[in-house]
Amino acid sequence: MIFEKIHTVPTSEELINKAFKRASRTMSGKTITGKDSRLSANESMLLTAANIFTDNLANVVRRFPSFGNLSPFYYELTDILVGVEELKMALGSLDWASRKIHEVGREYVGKMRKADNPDSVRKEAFGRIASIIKSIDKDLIFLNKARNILRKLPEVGEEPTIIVAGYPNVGKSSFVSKITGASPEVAPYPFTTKGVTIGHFYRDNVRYQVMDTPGLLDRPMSERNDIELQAITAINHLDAALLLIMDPSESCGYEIQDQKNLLEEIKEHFDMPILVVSNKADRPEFKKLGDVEMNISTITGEGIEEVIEKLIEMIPEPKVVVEEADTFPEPEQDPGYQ
Ligand SMILES: Nc1nc2c(ncn2[C@@H]2O[C@H](COP(=O)(O)OP(=O)(O)OP(=O)(O)O)[C@@H](O)[C@H]2O)c(=O)[nH]1
Ligand SMILES: [Mg+2]
Repeated sequence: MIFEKIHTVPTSEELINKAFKRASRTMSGKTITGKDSRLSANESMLLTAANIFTDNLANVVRRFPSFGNLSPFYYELTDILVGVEELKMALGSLDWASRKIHEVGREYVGKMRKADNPDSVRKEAFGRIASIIKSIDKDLIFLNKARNILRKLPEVGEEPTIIVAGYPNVGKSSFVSKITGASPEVAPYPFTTKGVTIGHFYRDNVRYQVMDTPGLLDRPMSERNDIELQAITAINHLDAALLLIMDPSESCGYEIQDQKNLLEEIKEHFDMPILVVSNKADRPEFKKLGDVEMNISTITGEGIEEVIEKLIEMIPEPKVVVEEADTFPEPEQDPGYQ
């Protein structure tokens, strides 16, 4: 999965416990070695704690995807599900906290050297660091929620893609299995309860991706909520052609007129070439429809190869994606530490 490497994001309390526990172990003297041996126990404790915070925060930031490099499809999905601006703000706060803690560590090590009572200077430094960390608590919680949502997104590649649409039972899954060989894997997809099926096939050494999103592209648009409509927008970012499968035998349980209405709506919402085919050509009730280009049967295999060839011709050339570097906005003000 694309967001798999984002680990659980710790809470501020977990971070504080971890850092201060590690720091107090330093106090026992065991970890003071080598170049650090010139440091006093107090200095060493403070620097150890500060390093643990900055390392942990930097790791969280690094493991989130770089939004500039994210494909437009994932960018859009991330925006729908958690909000790209909100993510950038939260990561920006972590970045800020990390730098601030580093500064506090250095500043107070300086103070300790001059202080009569270095213990109390260390305590003051720990207090400041703890309040910096507490001030980003909501950011850490938000990032952990975002992580839990994003890691469930299916692996959708950037290869040329065929999107399969059509009313339930028209034969979408049968078509996908037929052209991708073995039964393709169903991955969870936050927009439909039935998940998404992503299969692959090769032609002339090119890998193609076939995507079936049951529950998303199989009913009138008016029945969709905003999030589902946005998920459709995200699909528009793929280099894809859409295959709309009709079942003129009506054995799927939906009338031809309803199926034609769906086609009209799909044409309105999809910014990609669309191929309309009639499936179940083997059935006795099958009839040829006027505006349908090809007739197929996933059972006899009739027309399948021609449909694949036609779709491959229709898939547009990859869109050029310009990579941009990430910049994190600064929080508007120091979130209130003393
Ligand atoms: N006679 C005939 N039956 C077919 C054909 N293709 C699919 N079917 C049957 O139609 C039924 C539905 O097929 P599916 O492939 O599950 O349809 P679907 O569009 O994926 O359905 P949902 O996932 O519910 O949206 C199954 O019983 C299939 O065996 C065909 O070409 N001819
Ligand atoms: Mg299906």
